[in-house]
Amino acid sequence: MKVQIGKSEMEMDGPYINTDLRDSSAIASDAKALHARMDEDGYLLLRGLYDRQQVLAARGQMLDRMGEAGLLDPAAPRDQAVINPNGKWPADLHKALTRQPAFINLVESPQIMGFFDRFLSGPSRTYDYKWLRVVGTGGGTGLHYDVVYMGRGTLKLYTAWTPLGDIPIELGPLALCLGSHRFEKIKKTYGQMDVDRDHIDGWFSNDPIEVVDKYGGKWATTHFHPGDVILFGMFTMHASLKNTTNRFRLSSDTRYQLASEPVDERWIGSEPVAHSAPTPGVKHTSMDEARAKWGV
Ligand SMILES: O=C(O)CCC(=O)C(=O)O
Repeated sequence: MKVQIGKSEMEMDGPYINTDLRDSSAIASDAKALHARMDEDGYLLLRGLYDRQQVLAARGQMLDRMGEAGLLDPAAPRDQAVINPNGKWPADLHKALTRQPAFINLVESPQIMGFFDRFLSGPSRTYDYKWLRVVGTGGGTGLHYDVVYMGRGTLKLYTAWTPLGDIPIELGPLALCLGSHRFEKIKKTYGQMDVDRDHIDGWFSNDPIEVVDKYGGKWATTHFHPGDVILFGMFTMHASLKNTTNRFRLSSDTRYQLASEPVDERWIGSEPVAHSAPTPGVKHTSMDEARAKWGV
């Protein structure tokens, strides 16, 4: 089976990508073992951490709103999230979906907050801003470290990528570059950037093959099921596969840290300021230019 990330097509289970993500559910209540695993692997895949029914309720509420807005094919069962090719997103719908009660109850549930309380050995908090991905045919995300988008608070901040439904390979799940949390030269250059302060592109590359050929590692993904979550730190390179179906891929990525540590203020409050718009007159640097300068 061929899959695509960014501009590169790759053979699944070939030299660049496979589905060998390690399931850490068996050690989910052992904080010490989880930290050792996170240090070693750069991520934690926890199958069935959330209540499956709660995930499906969050999905259902979103699909109801999307259906009402005419974004779904009315001839297909709602739960399949088949795209209406003539659908137009109402201006505020995406934000409204991120505030749906069933979704908030999920990503702030005792399952995930309790997990982080134990993992971080103290009361945890989550960022108010919730990143929701509703990805259509051909969509996908380029290669990046999260630190360039949310690195103004503690660097002990974790992303939880949550499938909101069943996400087989063809629907375009998350993929991680295994070993990328140890790409020291990239961490010391690209990993020191802040997209708003430095007026720079966020994606390190659109070419997963180039990264493996130059730095090693290997891309890995999996078929995600409702209830699963994958956690990773600010310096694990990730992207998502191209959605090759006629259905929307629904997932969220939300952030967690110790409540006592500094936060990135851009993502806090009832109306988080989020990213700043480009400043007129300030030069924007492309990632190609920056990488040439850094020699990475
Ligand atoms: O879901 C995606 O396409 C991208 C997710 C992502 O970049 C993240 O979880 O930080």
